[in-house]
Amino acid sequence: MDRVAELVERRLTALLAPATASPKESHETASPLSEAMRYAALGGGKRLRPFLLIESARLFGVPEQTSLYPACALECIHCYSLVHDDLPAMDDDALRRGRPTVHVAFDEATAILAGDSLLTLAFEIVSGPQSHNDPAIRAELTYLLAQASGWQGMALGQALDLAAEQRPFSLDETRAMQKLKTGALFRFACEAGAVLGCADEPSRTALVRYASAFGQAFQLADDLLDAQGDADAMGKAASKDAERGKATLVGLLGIEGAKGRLAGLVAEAEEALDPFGEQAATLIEAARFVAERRS
Ligand code: GRG
Repeated sequence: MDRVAELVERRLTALLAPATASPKESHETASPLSEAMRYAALGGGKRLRPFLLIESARLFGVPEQTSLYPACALECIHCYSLVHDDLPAMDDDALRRGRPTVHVAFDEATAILAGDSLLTLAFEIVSGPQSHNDPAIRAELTYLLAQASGWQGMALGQALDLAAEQRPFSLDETRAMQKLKTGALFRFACEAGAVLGCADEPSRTALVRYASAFGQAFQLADDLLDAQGDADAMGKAASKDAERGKATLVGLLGIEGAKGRLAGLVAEAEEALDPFGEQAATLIEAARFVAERRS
């Protein structure tokens, strides 16, 4: 994971407008926009989604230099979602990745625009000629990324999450919300690996099953960290969910119930990868890692 994170960091650094560009070179006047984009996207984060995409593609023999562009596009979407999620109108957080959030370090308007620009940069990256030499693959990845991010994917999940602050959500409603809010990008990561690898239908289905269990396990671990939380280890505020009356499975199942479900989800993720045998060892490790993570 550290190695992939390093690769992603280097490529994203090259893809984002250089901070040192003079106003003339960057076509900026006195705007901190590109600086805020770099602040949001560089120098932090586990790069978990790019890792899943690159490792899923690797199952089909796709070299990481081929999967790196779509992986960076996905990370741009993730970074945009964090910037907007932290805004006062949403979760109103002052700390992210152990640093002040973008609207605190810059200002609210710049944070909104930096988020918007990371979102559009993602589509520039995934649809551009450097992303893949087969235009059909570029088109399919672009389509899937739009579906995963937008009104029927992550953005809908976020809207449901905000709605859950107004009225109690049932277990099923909470699961459906989380499947979209956090699950949609994990699903894209694994499905994109299958698309890049020109995988057959059963392999693609197996990866989608893995992504679903992985995403739920990730969210449950996040909720447990928040509930039991250590803000220093997480690099963001703890105990926020209960304070805001958020719908979480920890709230609905209790800490012990959530831990039991977490173990079941890791087992489900492992089982989904049975068809790939030994080749899937890294993805299996990743599922165990997210369940046990402390930050
Ligand atoms: C604003 C449209 C829109 C969506 C926001 C994903 C999301 C939706 C909000 C993030 C809120 C949150 C803290 C959710 C819990 C799970 C999560 C996505 C945690 C952050 O992801 P990590 O742990 O972060 O992969 P790093 O910093 O490692 O990249």
